[in-house]
Amino acid sequence: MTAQLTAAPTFDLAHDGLSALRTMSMIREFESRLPGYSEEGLIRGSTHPSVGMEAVAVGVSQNLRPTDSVASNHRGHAHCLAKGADAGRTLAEILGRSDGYCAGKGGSMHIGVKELGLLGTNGIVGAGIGLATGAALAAQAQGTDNVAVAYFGDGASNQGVLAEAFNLAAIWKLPVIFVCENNHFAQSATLEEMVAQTEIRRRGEAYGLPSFDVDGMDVEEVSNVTAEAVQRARAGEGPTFIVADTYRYLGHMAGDTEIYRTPEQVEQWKGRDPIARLSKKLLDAGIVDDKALKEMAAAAVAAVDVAEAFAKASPYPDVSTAFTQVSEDLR
Ligand SMILES: Cc1ncc(C[n+]2csc(CCOP(=O)(O)OP(=O)(O)O)c2C)c(N)n1
Ligand SMILES: [Mg+2]
Repeated sequence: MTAQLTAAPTFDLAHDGLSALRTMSMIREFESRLPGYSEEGLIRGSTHPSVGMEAVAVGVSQNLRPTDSVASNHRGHAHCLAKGADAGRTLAEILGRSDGYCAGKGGSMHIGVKELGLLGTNGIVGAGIGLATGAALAAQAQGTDNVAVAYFGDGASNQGVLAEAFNLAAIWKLPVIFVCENNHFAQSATLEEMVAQTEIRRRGEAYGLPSFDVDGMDVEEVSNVTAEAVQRARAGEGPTFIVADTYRYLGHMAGDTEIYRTPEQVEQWKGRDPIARLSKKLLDAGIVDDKALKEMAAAAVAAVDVAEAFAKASPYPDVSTAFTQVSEDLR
């Protein structure tokens, strides 16, 4: 059984709801443009959009400080943007331009921003689980109350590192929050094809972690559960496992033929859309009207227009820098 919240919910619809809607709308616009950039030949290599999954990154990040660490995965732009990364510099990195966070040398799957606690998006499935656990150990050893978050997918939850990280985090009471974005697929494999026990939450329970199932299409629910997990972690009470039920509307990456799912299934999930649901909640509560919603949607488009212009205007890294800014001198 999913654990129950012990503290009162912290999400304030008027304040947190509005800010979540702004951020989710911007991320939706940002991510929706990526397949177009791939078609234009502006993105070298693969990139993985998270359209539909915005509520997870935003609900989690609302509870984090810049000094908290985040270890992301291959589908990680939303994790970065929600934690405060600038959309222009993030896109510049994805397009391989010199104004990107890693000087254009990392690309979509290597976006790290030290001052924001972003340990990096990561192309090695499951790797962030160990990195966040290490960051949590460092935070504990240094006597801070910083926490670390690992985002990973349902597919990544089958990597062996999960077992080791869960066990160490539990016995050492590390301030780490493990966030599994269960979007029901690992590339083309369904969760049911990958595991006999599809209740991923149970893996956390087996290692003694308070473990929650949350509706990953509901930013309020994600935020409230994360708030409690962060509070426990800052108080030295150890790790938490959160499994967010979610869905990606677009293919695994550009060019995915999506033969493993039906258009009807995608439409069904769009009926739970996190942006539409939050908009309705805000309308019903009288916090916004239709005009305000339209203005917010337009602001998201304008923000990404600015980011796109910035990124496209940024030059590619000069060939003379090929062997600089690669590792040591970035620290
Ligand atoms: C260690 C490793 N194994 C396999 C891959 C190839 N691969 C890239 S993404 C992916 C699927 C990951 O699924 P999941 O963790 O559920 O994340 P999602 O793509 O659904 O967000 C796989 C198998 C990889 N990048 N790294
Ligand atoms: Mg998945």
